[in-house]
Amino acid sequence: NKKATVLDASAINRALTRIAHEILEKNKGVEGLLLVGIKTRGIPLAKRLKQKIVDIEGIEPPFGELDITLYRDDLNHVNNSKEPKIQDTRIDDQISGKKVILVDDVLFTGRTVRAAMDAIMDQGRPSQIQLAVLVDRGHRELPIRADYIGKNIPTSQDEVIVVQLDETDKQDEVSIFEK
Ligand code: 3GP
Ligand code: 5GP
Ligand code: MG
Repeated sequence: NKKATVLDASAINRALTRIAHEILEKNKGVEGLLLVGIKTRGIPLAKRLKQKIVDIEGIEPPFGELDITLYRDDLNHVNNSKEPKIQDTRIDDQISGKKVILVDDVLFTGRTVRAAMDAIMDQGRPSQIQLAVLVDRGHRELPIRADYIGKNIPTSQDEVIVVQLDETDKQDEVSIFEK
Protein backbone atom coordinates (compact mmCIF):
# COMPACT_ATOMS: atom_id res chain seq x y z
CA ASN A 1 0.00 0.00 0.00
CA LYS A 2 1.11 3.43 -1.00
CA LYS A 3 2.56 5.78 1.60
CA ALA A 4 3.52 8.83 -0.45
CA THR A 5 4.32 10.24 -3.84
CA VAL A 6 7.93 11.38 -3.84
CA LEU A 7 8.31 12.71 -7.39
CA ASP A 8 5.53 13.78 -9.74
CA ALA A 9 5.92 14.16 -13.52
CA SER A 10 7.38 17.68 -13.37
CA ALA A 11 9.78 16.77 -10.58
CA ILE A 12 11.03 13.76 -12.59
CA ASN A 13 11.48 15.97 -15.64
CA ARG A 14 13.38 18.64 -13.68
CA ALA A 15 15.63 16.04 -12.07
CA LEU A 16 16.50 14.57 -15.49
CA THR A 17 17.15 18.05 -16.92
CA ARG A 18 19.52 18.77 -14.03
CA ILE A 19 21.29 15.42 -14.46
CA ALA A 20 21.74 16.06 -18.21
CA HIS A 21 23.40 19.40 -17.36
CA GLU A 22 25.55 17.76 -14.67
CA ILE A 23 26.71 15.06 -17.11
CA LEU A 24 27.68 17.71 -19.67
CA GLU A 25 29.39 19.88 -17.06
CA LYS A 26 31.41 17.04 -15.52
CA ASN A 27 32.44 15.65 -18.91
CA LYS A 28 32.90 19.02 -20.66
CA GLY A 29 30.43 18.19 -23.42
CA VAL A 30 29.24 15.16 -25.37
CA GLU A 31 32.61 14.04 -26.77
CA GLY A 32 33.44 10.46 -25.75
CA LEU A 33 30.18 9.79 -23.91
CA LEU A 34 28.26 6.52 -24.25
CA LEU A 35 24.89 6.29 -22.46
CA VAL A 36 23.87 2.79 -21.34
CA GLY A 37 20.40 2.07 -19.91
CA ILE A 38 19.91 -0.89 -17.56
CA LYS A 39 16.98 -3.19 -18.31
CA THR A 40 13.40 -2.07 -18.05
CA ARG A 41 13.19 1.43 -16.68
CA GLY A 42 16.81 2.50 -16.99
CA ILE A 43 16.37 2.35 -20.75
CA PRO A 44 13.61 4.99 -21.13
CA LEU A 45 15.46 7.13 -18.55
CA ALA A 46 18.69 6.90 -20.57
CA LYS A 47 16.75 7.78 -23.75
CA ARG A 48 15.27 10.85 -22.05
CA LEU A 49 18.75 11.95 -20.90
CA LYS A 50 20.03 11.44 -24.46
CA GLN A 51 17.23 13.68 -25.81
CA LYS A 52 17.95 16.37 -23.20
CA ILE A 53 21.64 16.28 -24.13
CA VAL A 54 20.67 16.72 -27.81
CA ASP A 55 18.42 19.66 -26.85
CA ILE A 56 21.24 21.33 -24.89
CA GLU A 57 24.29 20.59 -27.08
CA GLY A 58 22.87 19.65 -30.49
CA ILE A 59 24.96 16.47 -30.51
CA GLU A 60 23.57 12.98 -29.96
CA PRO A 61 25.65 10.68 -27.75
CA PRO A 62 25.71 6.95 -28.66
CA PHE A 63 23.39 4.70 -26.72
CA GLY A 64 23.27 1.07 -25.55
CA GLU A 65 21.21 -1.28 -23.38
CA LEU A 66 21.95 -3.93 -20.77
CA ASP A 67 19.44 -6.53 -19.62
CA ILE A 68 20.28 -7.63 -16.08
CA THR A 69 17.81 -9.82 -14.21
CA LEU A 70 17.82 -11.47 -10.82
CA TYR A 71 18.89 -15.07 -11.06
CA ARG A 72 18.61 -17.76 -8.41
CA ASP A 73 21.59 -20.07 -8.21
CA ASP A 74 19.96 -23.45 -7.46
CA LEU A 75 23.29 -24.98 -6.46
CA ASN A 76 23.64 -22.48 -3.67
CA HIS A 77 21.33 -24.03 -1.05
CA VAL A 78 22.97 -22.40 1.93
CA ASN A 79 22.53 -18.82 0.85
CA ASN A 80 19.73 -19.15 -1.68
CA SER A 81 19.49 -15.48 -2.54
CA LYS A 82 19.13 -13.94 -5.96
CA GLU A 83 22.06 -12.34 -7.74
CA PRO A 84 21.77 -10.07 -10.75
CA LYS A 85 23.06 -11.71 -13.94
CA ILE A 86 23.58 -10.33 -17.42
CA GLN A 87 20.94 -11.61 -19.86
CA ASP A 88 21.61 -9.49 -22.90
CA THR A 89 23.89 -6.70 -24.02
CA ARG A 90 23.05 -4.38 -26.91
CA ILE A 91 25.85 -1.87 -27.25
CA ASP A 92 26.73 -1.36 -30.91
CA ASP A 93 29.33 1.30 -30.32
CA GLN A 94 32.92 0.72 -29.38
CA ILE A 95 33.31 0.80 -25.57
CA SER A 96 37.09 1.21 -25.39
CA GLY A 97 38.14 4.76 -24.53
CA LYS A 98 34.54 5.87 -23.89
CA LYS A 99 33.11 7.51 -20.81
CA VAL A 100 30.24 5.14 -20.13
CA ILE A 101 27.27 6.61 -18.26
CA LEU A 102 25.22 3.76 -16.74
CA VAL A 103 21.58 4.73 -16.14
CA ASP A 104 19.16 2.93 -13.82
CA ASP A 105 15.92 3.79 -12.07
CA VAL A 106 16.72 2.75 -8.48
CA LEU A 107 20.07 2.14 -6.76
CA PHE A 108 19.72 -0.25 -3.82
CA THR A 109 22.35 -2.85 -2.86
CA GLY A 110 24.61 -1.98 -5.80
CA ARG A 111 24.70 -5.57 -7.09
CA THR A 112 22.97 -4.73 -10.38
CA VAL A 113 25.48 -1.98 -11.09
CA ARG A 114 28.35 -4.32 -10.27
CA ALA A 115 26.98 -6.83 -12.82
CA ALA A 116 26.56 -4.00 -15.33
CA MET A 117 30.19 -2.94 -14.87
CA ASP A 118 31.30 -6.56 -15.44
CA ALA A 119 29.31 -6.68 -18.69
CA ILE A 120 30.86 -3.40 -19.87
CA MET A 121 34.41 -4.43 -18.99
CA ASP A 122 33.91 -7.75 -20.81
CA GLN A 123 33.45 -5.82 -24.04
CA GLY A 124 36.22 -3.27 -23.89
CA ARG A 125 38.15 -0.87 -21.74
CA PRO A 126 36.13 2.28 -21.07
CA SER A 127 38.15 5.32 -19.94
CA GLN A 128 35.57 5.83 -17.15
CA ILE A 129 32.28 4.42 -15.92
CA GLN A 130 29.85 6.83 -14.26
CA LEU A 131 26.45 6.09 -12.75
CA ALA A 132 23.18 8.05 -13.00
CA VAL A 133 20.07 6.95 -11.07
CA LEU A 134 16.65 8.49 -10.62
CA VAL A 135 16.44 7.28 -6.99
CA ASP A 136 19.05 6.24 -4.44
CA ARG A 137 17.16 4.34 -1.73
CA GLY A 138 20.22 3.42 0.36
CA HIS A 139 21.09 -0.06 1.78
CA ARG A 140 24.29 -0.55 -0.22
CA GLU A 141 26.03 -3.93 0.12
CA LEU A 142 28.98 -2.98 -2.11
CA PRO A 143 31.27 0.09 -2.30
CA ILE A 144 29.25 1.64 -5.14
CA ARG A 145 27.80 5.16 -5.34
CA ALA A 146 26.07 7.20 -8.01
CA ASP A 147 27.63 10.25 -9.71
CA TYR A 148 24.22 11.71 -10.59
CA ILE A 149 21.12 11.25 -8.38
CA GLY A 150 17.58 12.42 -9.09
CA LYS A 151 16.56 12.09 -5.46
CA ASN A 152 17.90 10.42 -2.33
CA ILE A 153 15.05 8.57 -0.66
CA PRO A 154 16.12 6.92 2.61
CA THR A 155 13.99 3.77 2.93
CA SER A 156 13.52 0.99 5.45
CA GLN A 157 13.97 -2.62 4.32
CA ASP A 158 10.21 -3.15 4.20
CA GLU A 159 9.54 -0.18 1.94
CA VAL A 160 9.80 -0.28 -1.85
CA ILE A 161 10.11 2.53 -4.32
CA VAL A 162 7.69 2.26 -7.24
CA VAL A 163 8.95 3.99 -10.36
CA GLN A 164 6.38 4.54 -13.07
CA LEU A 165 7.35 6.02 -16.43
CA ASP A 166 5.18 7.05 -19.39
CA GLU A 167 6.96 4.63 -21.71
CA THR A 168 6.32 1.58 -19.51
CA ASP A 169 3.46 2.55 -17.18
CA LYS A 170 1.49 5.30 -18.96
CA GLN A 171 2.39 7.88 -16.30
CA ASP A 172 5.41 9.49 -14.64
CA GLU A 173 5.49 9.05 -10.86
CA VAL A 174 7.82 7.85 -8.11
CA SER A 175 6.20 6.71 -4.88
CA ILE A 176 6.97 4.84 -1.65
CA PHE A 177 5.06 1.67 -0.81
CA GLU A 178 4.99 -0.42 2.36
CA LYS A 179 5.62 -4.11 1.48
P1 3GP B 1 12.86 -2.27 -13.63
O1 3GP B 1 13.16 -3.46 -14.46
O2 3GP B 1 12.11 -1.23 -14.33
O3 3GP B 1 14.06 -1.73 -12.93
O4 3GP B 1 13.49 -5.81 -10.38
C1 3GP B 1 12.48 -5.95 -11.34
C2 3GP B 1 11.52 -4.78 -11.24
O5 3GP B 1 10.89 -4.79 -9.96
C3 3GP B 1 12.26 -3.48 -11.40
O6 3GP B 1 11.81 -2.81 -12.54
C4 3GP B 1 11.88 -2.67 -10.18
O7 3GP B 1 11.30 -1.44 -10.57
C5 3GP B 1 10.83 -3.47 -9.44
N1 3GP B 1 11.09 -3.46 -8.01
C6 3GP B 1 10.30 -2.86 -7.08
N2 3GP B 1 10.80 -3.04 -5.88
C7 3GP B 1 11.93 -3.75 -6.01
C8 3GP B 1 12.89 -4.20 -5.07
O8 3GP B 1 12.80 -3.99 -3.85
N3 3GP B 1 13.95 -4.89 -5.57
C9 3GP B 1 14.08 -5.13 -6.91
N4 3GP B 1 15.16 -5.78 -7.31
N5 3GP B 1 13.20 -4.71 -7.83
C10 3GP B 1 12.12 -4.02 -7.37
P1 5GP C 1 20.40 -3.34 -6.49
O1 5GP C 1 21.02 -4.29 -7.46
O2 5GP C 1 21.17 -2.05 -6.35
O3 5GP C 1 20.05 -3.98 -5.19
O4 5GP C 1 19.01 -2.93 -7.08
C1 5GP C 1 18.96 -2.17 -8.22
C2 5GP C 1 17.96 -2.72 -9.19
O5 5GP C 1 16.86 -3.35 -8.51
C3 5GP C 1 17.42 -1.59 -10.02
O6 5GP C 1 17.48 -1.93 -11.36
C4 5GP C 1 16.00 -1.42 -9.53
O7 5GP C 1 15.11 -1.44 -10.60
C5 5GP C 1 15.69 -2.58 -8.66
N1 5GP C 1 15.26 -2.12 -7.33
C6 5GP C 1 15.80 -2.35 -6.14
N2 5GP C 1 15.07 -1.81 -5.15
C7 5GP C 1 14.05 -1.19 -5.77
C8 5GP C 1 12.93 -0.44 -5.30
O8 5GP C 1 12.69 -0.22 -4.12
N3 5GP C 1 12.10 0.03 -6.25
C9 5GP C 1 12.30 -0.17 -7.57
N4 5GP C 1 11.43 0.36 -8.43
N5 5GP C 1 13.32 -0.88 -8.03
C10 5GP C 1 14.18 -1.39 -7.15
MG1 MG D 1 15.94 -0.93 -12.63
